[in-house]
Amino acid sequence: MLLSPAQTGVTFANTITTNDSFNIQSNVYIYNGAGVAAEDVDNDGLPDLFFSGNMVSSRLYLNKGHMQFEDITERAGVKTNRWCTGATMVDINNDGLLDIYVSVSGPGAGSKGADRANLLFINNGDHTFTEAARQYGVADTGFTTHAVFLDYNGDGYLDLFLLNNSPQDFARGAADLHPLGVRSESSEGWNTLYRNNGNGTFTDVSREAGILRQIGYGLGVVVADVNRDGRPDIYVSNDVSPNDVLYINTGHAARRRRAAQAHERLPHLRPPQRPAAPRFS
Ligand SMILES: [Ca+2]
Ligand SMILES: [Ca+2]
Ligand SMILES: [Ca+2]
Ligand SMILES: [Ca+2]
Repeated sequence: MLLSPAQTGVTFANTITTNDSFNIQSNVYIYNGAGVAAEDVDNDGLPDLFFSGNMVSSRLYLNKGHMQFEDITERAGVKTNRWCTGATMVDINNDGLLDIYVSVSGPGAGSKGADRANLLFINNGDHTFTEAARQYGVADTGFTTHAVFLDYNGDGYLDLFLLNNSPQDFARGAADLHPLGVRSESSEGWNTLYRNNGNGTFTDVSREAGILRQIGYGLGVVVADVNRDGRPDIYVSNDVSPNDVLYINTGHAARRRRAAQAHERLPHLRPPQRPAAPRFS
């Protein structure tokens, strides 16, 4: 049964407003959409709704039961004025209250990095939130489509993988010529892995972990234990080309940690083996 906004109180609409200089021609991902997370932020047993917005503010709706919701965006302190994309709920500080991580991308390849800083709303437990992405070290300024949390190194703390996009490198023709991936010079487009240090801070460990620095039009990411060895792996799906990427977690980080090594430099995640480059005659 389809319920109307008048019945539910959920009036969010991700309205995109175009003009002669900002449209599908200037930004090919303008209609990619935003995100939604449905989890219980106040532990009353009823899932609440957070919608992220591109050109409109994100919105947080409290579930009042009987399919009725209350918009608490303003008093909760989660209003946004950035091009927000993915929404992810996670208890990042282990206090039993779900926090909200908001990915930000654009608008467009010409956007400023500061305007693309991802957001982290820490749940204060009284229906208010405090934005603290910079404090935690996760105010990433890439073109982030979505974010997933996983404990890649098995230390009990959830780490953060960002699915970033490469609009600055956008050239489908070039990418088509190299389906195995084209190295990107624009760090804003590289996918990024942040290690949770367990003390309220995160560190970018992409290089040590072997995360590729390639052009990627990332649209989806999922964490699963693909080879059933107990370690979470990461699958990245890219738009059109280059190919998708499967990162198999080799677990080197966890083994070295058990060996009480203070600093590990071994790759934690292994990108897929590349076949020989195709030859043409
Ligand atoms: Ca709730
Ligand atoms: Ca929390
Ligand atoms: Ca971890
Ligand atoms: Ca695995």
